[in-house]
Formats: sequence, structure tokens, C-alpha cells
Amino acid sequence: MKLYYSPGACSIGIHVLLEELGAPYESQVISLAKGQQREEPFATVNPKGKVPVLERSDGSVLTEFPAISYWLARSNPAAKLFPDDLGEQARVLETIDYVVATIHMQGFARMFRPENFGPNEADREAVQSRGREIARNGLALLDKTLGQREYVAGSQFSIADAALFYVEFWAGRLNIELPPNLARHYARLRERPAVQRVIAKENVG
Ligand SMILES: N[C@@H](CCC(=O)N[C@@H](CS)C(=O)NCC(=O)O)C(=O)O
Repeated sequence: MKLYYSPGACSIGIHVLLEELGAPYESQVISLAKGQQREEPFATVNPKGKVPVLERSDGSVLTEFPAISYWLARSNPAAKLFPDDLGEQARVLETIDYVVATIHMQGFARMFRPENFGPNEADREAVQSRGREIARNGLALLDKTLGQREYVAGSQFSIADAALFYVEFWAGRLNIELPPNLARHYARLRERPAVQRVIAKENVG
């Protein structure tokens, strides 16, 4: 397996899952800052021009955080990254979708790539501030859902925690204060050896 990632990008969540699995994998940095996501050879690997990408051992390529994380969890059942209980499974999928489709793609994406949300330079600040608001509101909502639970699916770390991790990580970088339950969740994740290895490897401490 080979992970294409950019340091500190959403691919960090998949990186964490690979470290949690403990199985061997290769990795390759794609620098978003240098625009390598749009250039060959990566443009052929993923014409969407995005990370994360997971190249599987049969050479096939999987994109999109929900699909990659689900595949990793289901193809490594012993690691218990996806709960057995149907209700918890649904909660995990619900959280991943909300993190990716709302908090990331509607919130943080407005802050990172305001030009994708309107052609006018003059609107950039308003776009970014709306993104901040969406991210904050989304995190506040997930804080309520998480409540006093250790992890999204209860006492077991799952792929949903890896998704939540990357937006919590971004919140820290952009000085968005995490609400109390998410702050506890994030601190708990930062204690996991797999997370610490990834932070060191991506050099984003
Ligand atoms: N929906 C995609 C989102 C992937 C995505 O937006 N990745 C960002 C990094 S966090 C990216 O590669 N952006 C490339 C760019 O901005 O040009 C997923 O779930 O994997």
C-alpha cells in the first residue's frame, strides 16, 4: 500500500489510520503548496488533483476520505476500526460525512481556498469569515454529539475519530478554540502513539 499525502492536509487522518493498523505501507509527499497535486506524475494517479490517495497492493487507486477509511477498516477487521454494532456504525458514517462534507468542504475549504467560492478578490475576507463560522458551528454541533464519550463510537477508537482528528488539528492551526468535549477528544488522540508518529513524520508538531 502507498499513501499519497501532503503534510498537515486532511490526508493526516488516513496517515493515522495506517499507523494504527501497524501494517507496512509506503508514503509519498505531494506538496500542495508547490501545486504538485495538479502536475504529473500525480495528476495521472488522481485526476481529481487531491490527497489523500491510497494505492492498494493490486495497483488500484482509492480516493476520498470516507471510502479509503472504510476500506482500510473493513479489510483489516482485527484492528477494530469500524464498530460491530449497527447503531454505532451509522454514527461513525454520520460523523465522517459531516466532517468531510460540511466542516471541511464548506468550512475550512472557504478559509484555505476562498478563490474557489467566488471570483472576486474583494469578497475573499467575507468568504473566509463565513468558512470560519461554518467550521465553528459544525465543531460545536459535534461537541454535543460526542458529549462525554471517549471516542465517536464509545470506548473504541474508529475511523470517525481519524476524521474528527484532522479538523481538530486544523482548528488548532487556525486559532479556532475547540469546545470542551472536542478539546478532551483531541488531547486523547494526541496521546496515541500512532498519532504521535504521524505528527513527527509529517513534521507538523
Ligand atoms: N472529499 C475529499 C477531499 C480531499 C481534499 O479536499 N483534499 C485537499 C487537501 S485537505 C486537497 O488535496 N486539495 C488540493 C487543492 O486544494 O488543490 C476527501 O474526502 O478526500
